[in-house]
Amino acid sequence: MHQTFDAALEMNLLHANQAGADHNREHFDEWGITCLNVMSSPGAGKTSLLEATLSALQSELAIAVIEGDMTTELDADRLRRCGVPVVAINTGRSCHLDARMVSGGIHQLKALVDPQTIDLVVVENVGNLVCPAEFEVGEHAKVALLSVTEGEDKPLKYPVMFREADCLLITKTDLAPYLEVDLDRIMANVRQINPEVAIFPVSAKTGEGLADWLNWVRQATGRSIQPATTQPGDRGDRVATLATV
Ligand SMILES: Nc1nc2c(ncn2[C@@H]2O[C@H](COP(=O)(O)OP(=O)(O)OP(=O)(O)O)[C@@H](O)[C@H]2O)c(=O)[nH]1
Ligand SMILES: [Mg+2]
Ligand SMILES: [Zn+2]
Ligand SMILES: [Zn+2]
Repeated sequence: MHQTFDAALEMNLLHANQAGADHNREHFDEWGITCLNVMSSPGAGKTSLLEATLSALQSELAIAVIEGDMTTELDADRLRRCGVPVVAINTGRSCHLDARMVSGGIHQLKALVDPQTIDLVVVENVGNLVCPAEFEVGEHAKVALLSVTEGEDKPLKYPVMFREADCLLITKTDLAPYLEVDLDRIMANVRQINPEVAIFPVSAKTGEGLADWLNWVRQATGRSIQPATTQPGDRGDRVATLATV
């Protein structure tokens, strides 16, 4: 009985969250913004990846960040130093962002910048390998990170995030030579859970593998072919392209 009650409660919660996520998504689509939800366990390298991504793509894309952390603005401050608009959301006791919190973030972002001028909003979720993947925030795609130090078995033990991901980065590959870790086994375990996901081994420290990830981001924003000739008014096409990423 207890289990049935909990399941019903969770369904209601996720259902209500989905309505909020749909609302956020309408805002993003209306403004021609592509939104990526970046998720991983604590310390897998989300902020480091975003620092590298912002410095590489800032000249061709207008990027803003919604930064989710339980208590501090440490990550928000790191990304502000990259020179982009950043909204910090403190989730308090919640170990994930939900659609309502991101809605608050979107409305704060509007106070910082005209959303019509933004191409890409990156949401850095709270470090947690489990529930962020269950709470849609209105994103067009989910990006999951798994660092080489976490163990090859994690996709099998924590399948939800890996099943939901549209793109999976295996991070900190510069450390692989110092560990007993088999990258091929990590990839095989990820494929077992999600055969379709795009997988990119990367090191934010050395830059290894980042080019393929950056191209995936360009593609996600509908700017994969010739970024320099993309029409500024071409919003609808961009969203349509993303659906196929
Ligand atoms: N060697 C190495 N270290 C890295 C790399 N990327 C991140 N790190 C280190 O890993 C630690 C955590 O990195 P963050 O980018 O803060 O990770 P995060 O996922 O944003 O962490 P939370 O937001 O707290 O969940 C830091 O000490 C980084 O310097 C990498 O590619 N190689
Ligand atoms: Mg971080
Ligand atoms: Zn609204
Ligand atoms: Zn949670």
